[in-house]
Amino acid sequence: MAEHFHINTPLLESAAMSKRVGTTVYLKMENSQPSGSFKVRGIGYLCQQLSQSKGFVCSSGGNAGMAAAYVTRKMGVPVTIIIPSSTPHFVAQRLEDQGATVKIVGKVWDDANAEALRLVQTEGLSYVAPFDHPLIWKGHSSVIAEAAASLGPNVKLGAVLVSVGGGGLLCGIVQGLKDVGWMDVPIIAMETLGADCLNASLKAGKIVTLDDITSEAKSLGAKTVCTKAFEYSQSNEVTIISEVVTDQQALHAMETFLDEERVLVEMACGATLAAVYSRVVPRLQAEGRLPALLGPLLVIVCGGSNIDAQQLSILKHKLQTK
Ligand code: PLV
Repeated sequence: MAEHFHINTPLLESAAMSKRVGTTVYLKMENSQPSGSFKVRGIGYLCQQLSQSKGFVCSSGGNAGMAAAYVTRKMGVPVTIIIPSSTPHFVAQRLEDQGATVKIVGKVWDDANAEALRLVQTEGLSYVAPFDHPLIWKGHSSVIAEAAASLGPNVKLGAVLVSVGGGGLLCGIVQGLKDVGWMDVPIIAMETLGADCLNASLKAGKIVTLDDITSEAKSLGAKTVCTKAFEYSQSNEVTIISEVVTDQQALHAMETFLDEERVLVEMACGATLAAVYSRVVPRLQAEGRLPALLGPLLVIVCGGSNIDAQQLSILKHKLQTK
């Protein structure tokens, strides 16, 4: 079996984004992973450790499923992916093309997850969690080790920018920063309004569950953030700045990224990019929450397969008329 399933992704310097924020911006191009997003890091690592007697089941907004489908195909193990109806239809086809069995259950990821957990009980399948598992976080942490190796010993980051759905990527980033001795590097944790379970929990001072996912960034659409991500965000161990952008800002960021960097990503990733394009970073500097003289930014371009030219125009239409 392969040592791991993810690839060492390019770290690109963006002149256009650097100009916008006044510090060097490095893009960690997770969109170029074989499954289309960073998810293959954690899911690949988790699947390698799980017992696989009767096959796997994974609940997903789409991208964890794409990673699970890719990894299990390489392992030669059957997998069932449960996605909600809010995941674009073409994603089901993409999953089937990877050899997965697909079931569409419920409206949002939490509904699909309930069905996955039911199949664990009734069919004896092994559960592949999309974000809430220590092995997922360990797998995701490799993104920071790689970036640190590419940057070399003389570069010290000013901040890491990352999207938060259920918080698995965030936990992986914290772990990765720990591993390379960069715990003093702040993390800017980005969500969209209507999929902002971390931000809502931090405001409430306890973990809360959103009533519904009203954002179009469905891959960020876990109603409840995982406990570990919440705990990190509240601890003094690491600085996590939680910020929320609108769907319109995330969409605008996707479009600008497409124009300037020639790469199409989905809304979930647009949330991170909006920290640059909607000037969240300069605002945080003006508020004194980030230093005025800021070191280079590491932007985790998480990627995502829930997008194509038609879906982009659907989103444009929906969000213009909202
Ligand atoms: N998406 C998960 C959870 O969905 C999934 O099943 O695909 N960026 C992209 C492109 C993603 O697909 C996700 C998660 C995230 C960011 C956020 O990662 P997380 O969940 O680890 O915080 C409901």
